[in-house]
Amino acid sequence: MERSVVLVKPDGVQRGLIGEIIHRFERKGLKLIGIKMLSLSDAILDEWYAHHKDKPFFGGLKSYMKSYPVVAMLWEGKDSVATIRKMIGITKARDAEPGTIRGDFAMSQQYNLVHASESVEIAKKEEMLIFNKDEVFNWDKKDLQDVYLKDEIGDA
Ligand code: 3AN
Repeated sequence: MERSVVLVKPDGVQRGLIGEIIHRFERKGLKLIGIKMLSLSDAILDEWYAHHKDKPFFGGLKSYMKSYPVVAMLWEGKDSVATIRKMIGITKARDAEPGTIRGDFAMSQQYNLVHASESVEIAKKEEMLIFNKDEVFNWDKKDLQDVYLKDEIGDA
């Protein structure tokens, strides 16, 4: 099934929202297959935000992402990339829909608590940047047949 990388960013860690953010994805029915706290390096951030490297906010974005540790998670589920993007809300948090993580807990365009992979391809790249093979767990989640129809679990 599809995988998506989520980061609780430094502002989310500072504001004590790690548990809240995990809780939302757990309750949704997604499966957590990797989680760790780490400090992001320049090398990772240069790859991670390569598409922003010419933006005026790039320097500030990097310093912010390095300011405190982040909590990285790997979530698995049917169409999880699009589902999780919906659940986090749009970048400018004060305009994000209520009910989304950013819409419920944040106000800023930069301090928007959470990152989630933008596409399946980017998710694969982000997974490689953060997780070693032995940090990803292919465990048997017993309630999958209550979360999905059989047919939905069958295809990727
Ligand atoms: P998203 O995280 O919603 O996919 P991106 O990929 O456009 O947003 O931006 C990555 C991160 O860069 C955002 N989460 C935010 O922290 C920061 N960012 C984006 N746009 C701005 C901006 N105009 N000013 C400051 N920071 C920004």
